[in-house]
Amino acid sequence: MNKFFTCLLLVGVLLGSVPLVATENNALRPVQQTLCLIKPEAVAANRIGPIIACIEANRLRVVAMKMTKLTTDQAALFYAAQKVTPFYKSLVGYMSSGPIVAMVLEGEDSIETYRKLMGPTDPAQAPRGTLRREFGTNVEMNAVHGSESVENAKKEIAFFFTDAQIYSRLHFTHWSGGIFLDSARR
Ligand code: IDP
Ligand code: MG
Repeated sequence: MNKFFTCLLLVGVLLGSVPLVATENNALRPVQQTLCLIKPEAVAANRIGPIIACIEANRLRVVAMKMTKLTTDQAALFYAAQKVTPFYKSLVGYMSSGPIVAMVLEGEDSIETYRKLMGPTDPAQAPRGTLRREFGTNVEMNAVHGSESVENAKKEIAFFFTDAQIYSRLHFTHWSGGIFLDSARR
């Protein structure tokens, strides 16, 4: 099965639809985009800057960004997967309670990289240095949101941004040993 996915990845690379970058140990990792939200209580606490600083320090690039305020209908739609949970109504109320910052983050394995940086859902369970530990208040008001999979990221990005509003910063400036090097890495 692994061989199958390796072949699929190689076909994607050859067709130019999957950009790859080389890491320090020469492993190839896909460049992805993911959705990040700075949630209402973190915006209200004036933590936008420190959160973005952590994101940038972790080799993720902001390629789209806006401040917005969700209506209850929009919050209900965005969190439709949580409809069956006992906290859905409260979550929708919270997420529509004030302005949020929506961003598209780009980078190597950005979905996993950013999920790790966020930490687990409950800030009390999150390791030191994660965004939820440092900026979250409780399991609901946990400062930040991040997409969970490639498919989920595509849907969530399209919820907030059109393609024309996303400024990918993958500048393939040189070709080295059959691998495109991302200029942001140099
Ligand atoms: P995630 O944000 O870590 O992916 P999900 O399970 O997708 O976690 O839940 C979405 C959001 O719902 C969480 O970020 C949090 O704001 C809220 N939430 C999750 N679990 C609870 C809970 O047990 N009580 C209250 N709110 C919760
Ligand atoms: Mg989730």
